[in-house]
Amino acid sequence: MVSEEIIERFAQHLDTCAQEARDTPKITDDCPELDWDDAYRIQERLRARQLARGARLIGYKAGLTSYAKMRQMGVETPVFGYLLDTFSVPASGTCKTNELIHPKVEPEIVFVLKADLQGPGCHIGTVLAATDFVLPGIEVIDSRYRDFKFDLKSVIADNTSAARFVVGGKPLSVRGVDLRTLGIVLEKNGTPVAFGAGAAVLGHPAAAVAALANHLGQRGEKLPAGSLILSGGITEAVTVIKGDHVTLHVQEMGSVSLHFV
Ligand code: 0L1
Ligand code: MG
Repeated sequence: MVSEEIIERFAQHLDTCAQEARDTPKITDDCPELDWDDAYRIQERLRARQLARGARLIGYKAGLTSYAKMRQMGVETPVFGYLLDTFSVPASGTCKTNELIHPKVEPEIVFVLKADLQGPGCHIGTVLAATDFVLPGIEVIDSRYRDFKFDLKSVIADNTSAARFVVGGKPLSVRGVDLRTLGIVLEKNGTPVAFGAGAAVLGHPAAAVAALANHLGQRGEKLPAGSLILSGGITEAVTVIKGDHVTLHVQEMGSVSLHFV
């Protein structure tokens, strides 16, 4: 376990990199002894800095929850982060590339809760019972690490590359729908670039939300009613540049889009 001073120094460094859209080598190059708990402590300090500037915590995210993403990044464990109102882009809105380093997009199923979820012991059933509705979402990730080269501890400290997200389409009750077999198509500039189904995320997207609630439970936190939760990219992340239009179609849930300017 590293000192509070080191935790604060890394949180400040990652915060500055995000604010200035500037990349950095991964922080474990500087501090190889960093452990998992230290990484989440840095993430908490980063969140505290952003909240102190007036941002509002509106939800959470699970990352690296699909086998496609795990394979793409060469890892085997999901990671968890938080969502602020400042990350949110309106449906069909614009995302400014000059505020980002090297954005990529991920197609996700987004959960909105109607009841608190507190781990340990959460599972698919408890998540579905606590879910108000699900809807399509595009997460824009933007690792602060040079060329997206990181290890899991560094990426946890960097709030799991969270940068922007958009939700939209048609909210759907989870009653009577099988989230495992819902198909998705991600288009870039009108061309389909990634395809998948909900089961790509840990077998069932609600399993990712359960893992998140159990993770937060270990840290004395819960997922409060009203939280918005990104359950993780169903496919590999897709690189985007200025001028790109991205649209996600989700079976039975319509579409959501984003324009990079
Ligand atoms: O949301 C995600 O799956 C991203 C997790 C962090 C790893 C990455 O930057 O791809
Ligand atoms: Mg994601």
